[in-house]
Amino acid sequence: MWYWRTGEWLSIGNLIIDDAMHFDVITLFPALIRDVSKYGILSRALDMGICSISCWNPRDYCTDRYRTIDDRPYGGGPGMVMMAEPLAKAINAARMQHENKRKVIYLSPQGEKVTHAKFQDLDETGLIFICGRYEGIDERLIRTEVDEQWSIGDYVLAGGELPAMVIIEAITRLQPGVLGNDLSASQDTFSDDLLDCPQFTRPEQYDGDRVPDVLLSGNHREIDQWRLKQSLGRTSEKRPDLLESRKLTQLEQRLLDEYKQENRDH
Ligand code: 9D3
Repeated sequence: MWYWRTGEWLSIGNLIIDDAMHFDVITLFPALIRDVSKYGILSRALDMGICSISCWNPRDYCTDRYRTIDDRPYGGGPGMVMMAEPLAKAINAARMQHENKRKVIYLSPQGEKVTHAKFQDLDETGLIFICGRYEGIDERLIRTEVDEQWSIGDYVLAGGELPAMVIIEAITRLQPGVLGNDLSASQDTFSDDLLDCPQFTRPEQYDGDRVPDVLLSGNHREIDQWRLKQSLGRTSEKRPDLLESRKLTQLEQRLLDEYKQENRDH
């Protein structure tokens, strides 16, 4: 379900479902948010009314005739800084839509790095995301309006819109009813701190490489064990850091030892 509150927006429906997850995005590029939402799981969740997104463009809250949203940084230096006032007005328009009960998150490289676990533990019915552009936003806006700052990782992007969509997609696919199969979300990598096992589909032989026999056996106990063993093995090879913070059961330890034995020469 889409709400184009400001600017060139287009509206489908005009009620906010009580138990839906609602995201408000403060952005100079609402079309970027809209277009990324047209695909896959996110698009389906929006259609089903399980989540909704509204965009608020600070450009629409300017008061000068040039609709200025940025200015040069005090103290000099390259680039521009987003001005506090248009942003504050856009944030408050979003806040008022939700009786001022929403957490305001500024997406920024200075933020806390988000994780799957954080999204699973999230206890909110919605969030307001501020997407910065240029060199960032006026620090005083952070002091007055922002509850938390989130980053999606240690690399430099051009703005907060893609991080917002990364986070919205990650949270949305955890909402009940979004994945046709409710098992999928609980079987995720990171929900049990293990990487995925290898996947195969037809044909049985591709480029001289055969699907492992166990997967063709129909023995589901053996298949589950094989998959768990592969997950443990791959995690220990590629992401040993994930295993350090996770206790292995006796079975898991045995499977991991077997994996290492079997893959010793590779
Ligand atoms: C760290 C570089 N900054 C000092 C020169 C300038 C700057 C670069 C890019 C300031 C902001 C940005 C835009 N980035 C985001 O808005 C952003 C982001 C990111 O770049 N990486 C990871 N997570 C995020 S969340 C928002």
